[in-house]
Amino acid sequence: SYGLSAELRPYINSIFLSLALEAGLDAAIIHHSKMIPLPRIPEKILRLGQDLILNRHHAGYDPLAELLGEKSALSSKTAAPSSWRNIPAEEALLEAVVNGESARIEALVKELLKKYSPLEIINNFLLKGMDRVGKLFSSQNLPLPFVLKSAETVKKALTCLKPYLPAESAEERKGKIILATVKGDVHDIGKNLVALILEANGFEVINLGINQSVEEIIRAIEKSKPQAVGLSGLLVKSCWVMKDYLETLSEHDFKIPVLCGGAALERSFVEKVLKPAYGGEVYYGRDAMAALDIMKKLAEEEEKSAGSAAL
Ligand code: B12
Repeated sequence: SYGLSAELRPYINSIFLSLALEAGLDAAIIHHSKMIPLPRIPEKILRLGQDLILNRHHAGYDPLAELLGEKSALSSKTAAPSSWRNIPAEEALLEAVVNGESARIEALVKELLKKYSPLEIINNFLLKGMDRVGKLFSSQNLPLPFVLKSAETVKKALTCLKPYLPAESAEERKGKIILATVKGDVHDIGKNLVALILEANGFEVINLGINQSVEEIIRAIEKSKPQAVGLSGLLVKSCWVMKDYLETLSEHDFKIPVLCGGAALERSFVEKVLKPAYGGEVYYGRDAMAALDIMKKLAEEEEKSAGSAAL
């Protein structure tokens, strides 16, 4: 693309990369900030770019000449991120997540809080946007650095929402849980969402973070004496790491209830593999609301047994 205008070059290079990937490219040295994910390339530019690279021209059709004619349209199209354009805040937040644009996230969240509850914003815009990102990533239409940008945008939105979720005082706390993403796994959006929902409902959360070893978790249990432990993992291999952790906890005679969650985990795996590996209770938490239901149930049981012990 050398020699083309600064507006056109990133488009041509990105289209070239996508065609190379399609043709079997395994690795490339690229500057990711200069790449544009395919779904963000206007349809006409995409078609012209592909025709130019694949040499599909004929008498009366010169994709290069047509592309050069699109130059000014391109600079105005890309000038403003989608969340800044004059579109409803609902659409802008969803697009901001998909496009990983965090600059105006706080203003958008505040705007939407006039109409929606924090939970509605999380479910209808943040999670929906992340779901779209997941699909684009899976179909190889969104490179990893862009997924990270979207993840950071969601994190920023969750931070903005936190003060708007009801907080309960320490005396009203219903119980304590330790949350951790298992070793070898860096995904934490879902775990942090679980933390947010539990905190908003009166539970104390000790969020250990990502990449946590079972030894670190054991140290935290001994120090903080929680009612439960929550393990998160999004990679298939993390499900097996959870099994190892449960076995280690059993070897150390722990009986503390363990909640397991994350997109790669299935209820049948929890029933067939995780439960038999542990001497205490193992619960499958499909999402943050399921985690809340389990914690409420554990709190109720604890209250009941405290009541009967007092009689
Ligand atoms: C964002 C993302 C990333 C970001 C993570 C940023 C961050 N800070 O979290 C980055 C870019 C870093 C990333 C990296 C990688 N990723 Co990734 N990533 C994703 C993506 C697109 C979205 C995940 C997400 O945040 N979802 C939104 C949240 C809200 O949902 P959730 O996590 O499932 O959480 C909900 C429930 O599961 C549950 N839950 C979660 N935790 C817990 C815990 C408890 C206790 C309970 C009860 C419930 C619970 O409640 C949550 C809220 O409702 C997924 C695709 C997908 N569809 O899942 C791929 C995905 C998980 N990634 C994948 C891969 C392959 C990778 C990489 C290996 C890529 C690479 N080549 O390097 C690396 C892994 C690095 C590592 N060692 O972990 C694969 C995993 C494949 C597999 N099955 O093993 C996926 C599925 C994409 C795919 N289809 O290929 N990724």
